[in-house]
Amino acid sequence: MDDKKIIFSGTQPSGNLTLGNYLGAIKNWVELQKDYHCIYAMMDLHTITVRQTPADVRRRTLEVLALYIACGIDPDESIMFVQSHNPAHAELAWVLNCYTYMGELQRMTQFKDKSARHSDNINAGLFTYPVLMAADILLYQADYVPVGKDQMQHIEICRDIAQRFNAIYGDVFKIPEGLLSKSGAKIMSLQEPMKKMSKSDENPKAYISMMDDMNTIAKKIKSAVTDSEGVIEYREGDEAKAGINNLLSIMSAVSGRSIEAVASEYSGKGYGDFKADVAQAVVECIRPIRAEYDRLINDKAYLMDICKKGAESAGKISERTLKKVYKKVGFLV
Ligand code: ATP
Ligand code: LTN
Repeated sequence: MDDKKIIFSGTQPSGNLTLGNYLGAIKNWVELQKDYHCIYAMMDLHTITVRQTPADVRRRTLEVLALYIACGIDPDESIMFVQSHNPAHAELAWVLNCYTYMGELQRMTQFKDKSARHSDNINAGLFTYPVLMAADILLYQADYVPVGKDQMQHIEICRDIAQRFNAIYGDVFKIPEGLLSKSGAKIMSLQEPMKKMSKSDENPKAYISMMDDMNTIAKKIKSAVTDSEGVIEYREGDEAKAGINNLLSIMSAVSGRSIEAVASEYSGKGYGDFKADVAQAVVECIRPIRAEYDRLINDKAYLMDICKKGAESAGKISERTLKKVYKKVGFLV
C-alpha cells in the first residue's frame, strides 16, 4: 500500500436518504476520493437496532449503493460494501463490548433520543450501537471518518475505546479523527428547525428525500417554517431565526458560496423570493443525481457485483486487524 491515508464512513439503509445525508456526508465523501483510500459501507447491522420491515432493508441497501454511485463515488476508486457481508464487524464489536463501560454508553445522545422515540423497543443493540460503529472504523485502521455533526460523539467514544485497548495491548488501532464537511454539517428539519433533518421523521414535509420528485422538493422548501420578522439574516444560535439560518445553510451548501455571501445577496428581499431561489437551487443540485440513480437502480446485477467485490476487498483489509486483536486478547489463533 502507498502512504495515502484511509477514510471510512457509511449510512444506514433505514429510509430514503435526505438532503441532510447528502450535504452533511456523501457530498464530502466524493471530494475525498482524490486524496485518500476511501471505504464506504451500507450499515445494515446498525439498521436493525430499530424494528424494520425486512424487504425494505434489502431494497434500501441497494438503493443507498446506487445513490452513492449517482452522487459521484467511483466503484473503481473506492471500496463500497454491505456491512453484514463482512463478518469481521460483528466479531470485533463483540471484543470491543468487553472494553466499553455501561456508563459511557449511557451518556450517548443518540441512544437517549432513540430510546425515547422507540420506548417499546429499547434493545441491547441500540445501547451498544456505538461499539459496533467503533469496530467498523477501527477494523480498517481509518485515519479520518467524515460524518455529520450528530455523529461526532460516536467518534469520540470510538477514540476512547481504541486508546483504552492500545494502552493495555500496545499499538493495535490507529486513533481516527472525525471530519466535518465545511458546509451542511447539520441540516435542520424544514418543519421544526431546532431538530436535525432526519429520514426517519414521521412528517415527510420535514425532510427532502433524494427520492422526492422535483415538484415535491420545491413545495417542501416553499412551505418551510420561518418566522414573522421578515429579515433575511444569519443569526447563529437564535431560535427564532432557526428556519432562515437553515435555508441559508442549505443555499450555501448547494451553491458552494459562503453563508455570508448568500445572506448579503438576499438582505432586504422577501422570504417568498428567497425560498423560490433556494427551491430552484436544490432541484438543480438533485436533478442530475436522480437521473443517474434512476438508470443505476435498474441494473441490479451491476450493483450486486460491486457489493461482492467490495466485501472481498474490505475483508482482506479487516482480516489483519481482527487477527491481531484475537492474538492480543489471548484467543488461540
Ligand atoms: P436516522 O435519522 O434514521 O437515525 P440518519 O440519517 O441520522 O438516520 P445515517 O443515514 O446513518 O443516519 O447518516 C449518514 C450520514 O449522514 C452521517 O454521517 C450523518 O452524520 C449524516 N447526517 C444525517 N442527518 C444529517 C443532517 N440533518 N445534516 C447533516 N448531516 C446529516
Ligand atoms: N451511525 C452512523 C452510521 C455509521 C457509521 C459507521 C458512520 C455506522 N457505522 C462508521 C461512520 C463510520 C450514522 O450516521 N447514523
